Amino acid sequence: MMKLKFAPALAVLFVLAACSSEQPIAPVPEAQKVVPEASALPVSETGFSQNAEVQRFIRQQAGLGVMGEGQLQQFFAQSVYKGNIVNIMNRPGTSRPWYEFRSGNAGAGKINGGRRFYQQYRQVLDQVAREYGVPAEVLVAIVGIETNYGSNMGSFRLADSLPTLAFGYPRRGEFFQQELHEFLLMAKEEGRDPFSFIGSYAGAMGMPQFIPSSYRKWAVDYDGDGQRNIWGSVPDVAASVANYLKAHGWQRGGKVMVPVSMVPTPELLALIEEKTALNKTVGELRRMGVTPLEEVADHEKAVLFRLETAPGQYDYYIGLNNFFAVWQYNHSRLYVSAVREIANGVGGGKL
Ligand SMILES: [Ca+2]
Repeated sequence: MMKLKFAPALAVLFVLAACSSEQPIAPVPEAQKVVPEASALPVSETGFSQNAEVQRFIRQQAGLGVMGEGQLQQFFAQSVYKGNIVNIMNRPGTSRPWYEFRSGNAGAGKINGGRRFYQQYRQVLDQVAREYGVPAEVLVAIVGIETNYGSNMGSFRLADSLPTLAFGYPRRGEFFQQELHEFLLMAKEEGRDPFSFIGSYAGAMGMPQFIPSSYRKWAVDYDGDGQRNIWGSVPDVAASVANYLKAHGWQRGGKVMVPVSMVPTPELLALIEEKTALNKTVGELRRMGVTPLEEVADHEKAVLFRLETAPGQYDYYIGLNNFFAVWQYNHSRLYVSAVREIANGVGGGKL
């Protein structure tokens, strides 16, 4: 603390020493005292406070009433640029086949962990499931795939990771600036120090890995202690995930996906390659040669896809409404299939 107290005095001495002793020192205009000199160089070189884009962001956020300009300057002065996060983001993505993705994300260990988690929190999970209409095993599966039931929630301060991505990763700068905006509002609304929030390198928080915009919209204080604690309260976590899925169209009692038999014609393979959306009805798919292997109504909307079960071997499926609801959580067919695999392993059902 003493060190901090003396630092400004030392800085003044340094400024005095750096100036020519013959010239009187001009008073520093108020604006320059508050706003550090801004540079167009990247934040990796300037740090946040000296970066022109950051200063623009500060003025904009202050104008929106998110925080006072002084508070924002202080926030960025304390925020630490994390070059390793940018390195992680720049790693080339690998698209793994289902048989690898499944063993990594929905194997026996994950399913057994899910059974234990369900056992431990059964009462509240069942209560949330009844209330929101989303099966408990789906809530368990999402927490399992996201953070291995809360054991791997990330260790980055969001106050470092989000500014790093917002201003040091131009490819998605706009997205992360928006999330940073949401994050600052969230810290204010929750009455918490922004530097107290911990999450993944990409700004996802807590057991369900909500990004700030999702937290603000969908997180729920289910245990009623006045805080939406998605880091430590399983009731809050369960209700937050259920709330998210319900809001994204989950229908009580509906299936996730149904296996089909089909001959992979060029027409059907082209359909599989389309962007994930419920773009056909089951009836339309039947007329194209797709035969569901379980009962499903013709009017239901569906997306046709396949999973590679061994090199060059595929199982074909239609994803239904609830497939698409889980896909909203993470835009990956493999992810949704893994959630369903864990859920079926935990719940013994056929989702
Ligand atoms: Ca709570």
